[in-house]
Amino acid sequence: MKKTALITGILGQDGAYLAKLLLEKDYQVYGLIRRYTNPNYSNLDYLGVTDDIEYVSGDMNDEASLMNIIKLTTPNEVYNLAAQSFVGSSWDQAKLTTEVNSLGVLYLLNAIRFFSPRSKFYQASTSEMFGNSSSKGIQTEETPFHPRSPYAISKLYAHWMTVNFKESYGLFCTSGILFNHESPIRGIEFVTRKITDGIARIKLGLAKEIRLGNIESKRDWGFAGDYVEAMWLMLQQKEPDNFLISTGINHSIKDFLEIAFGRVGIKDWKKYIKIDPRYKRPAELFVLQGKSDKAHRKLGWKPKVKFEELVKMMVDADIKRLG
Ligand code: NAP
Ligand code: F7E
Repeated sequence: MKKTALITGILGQDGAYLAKLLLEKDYQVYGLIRRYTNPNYSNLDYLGVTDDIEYVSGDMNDEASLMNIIKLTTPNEVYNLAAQSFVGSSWDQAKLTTEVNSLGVLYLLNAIRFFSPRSKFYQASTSEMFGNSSSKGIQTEETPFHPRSPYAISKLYAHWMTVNFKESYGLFCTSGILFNHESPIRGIEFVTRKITDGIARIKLGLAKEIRLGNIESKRDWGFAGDYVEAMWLMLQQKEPDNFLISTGINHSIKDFLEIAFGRVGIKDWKKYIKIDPRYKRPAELFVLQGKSDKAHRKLGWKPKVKFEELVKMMVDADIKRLG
């Protein structure tokens, strides 16, 4: 019998990489998608897995649809990747962000509790929950949380609800605290992809500049393909636990710009960048850098793709796509 997994957020970056990984491991993959007149399968198409997934229709805001899906599929594993995941928009759409990212998770956990209590559950938690709180600038599983955006607050609710369902009902609930991870199918509004897409446009004569906000921020950027392996490993453990997943190295947006522009032979990248206050946030996270020793030790997980390789991969993919 094939193992079965339900992925929410399957049309997003991580959903697509995780679906590919699970299909390679011979899982039957169910993908929850919202109702659209024209759904966008481009990420799954990019990885060549669109036709191998069984789609189920539902919405994180619709409790009954989640109950129905869990009852019908009773999957061995549930990966909850669905979210309003863009921090910048979460100030403008705080209620929606909370409904999807917080209450949606409560609905899904209840559906599992009532209709499939043996399903193992993965919650997509985030380094954003730490805010600027860290000891010596490096975060671990023990670092206190201090969320600084409606997105981070909504995720912290879901994080603790996941812990609470484990402690209250004995369900196999895990939470992966993942740091930023990127790829050629990263959403276009996130800073890395905005830059690589912008560079491809500049190189091809389709644009003259890239408008950015705070380019002093530092992030611990890894490759999404590596990070979905950690998600899967978390659900293969005997006991549920939470893990921090990161590369352990941070870089500034300026570093990213230098390497990315360098890839297309442009050294004086500053002349293509315009600082635009519209892209600055009401509250910023200045530095994120995670220590994932626990994941190395207990899961045997380590990131494979290095920062430079990731940046070049993204630039090359955007040049190819637009060219
Ligand atoms: P993403 O590309 O933005 O994908 C999110 C997915 O959630 C989209 O496919 C979206 O569906 C779906 N979704 C949104 N609202 C929904 C709703 N009401 N009902 C059902 N589905 C809904 O995000 P990602 O980068 O793959 O990240 C995956 C998860 O990890 C997210 O929960 C994110 O918050 C979390 N996370 C990401 C990172 C990172 O660096 N990437 C780091 C830490 C945590 P549509 O396609 O229909 O819009
Ligand atoms: O911003 C700065 C911005 O939007 C990174 C999500 O996956 O990772 C992601 O959240 C930094 C911030 O990612 C622009 O102010 C400057 O300091 O790429 P981002 P994020 O906010 O770190 C975490 C772990 C998640 O959980 C989230 O779901 O870049 N920045 N100028 C800009 N950011 C954007 N988007 N656009 C700019 O023009």
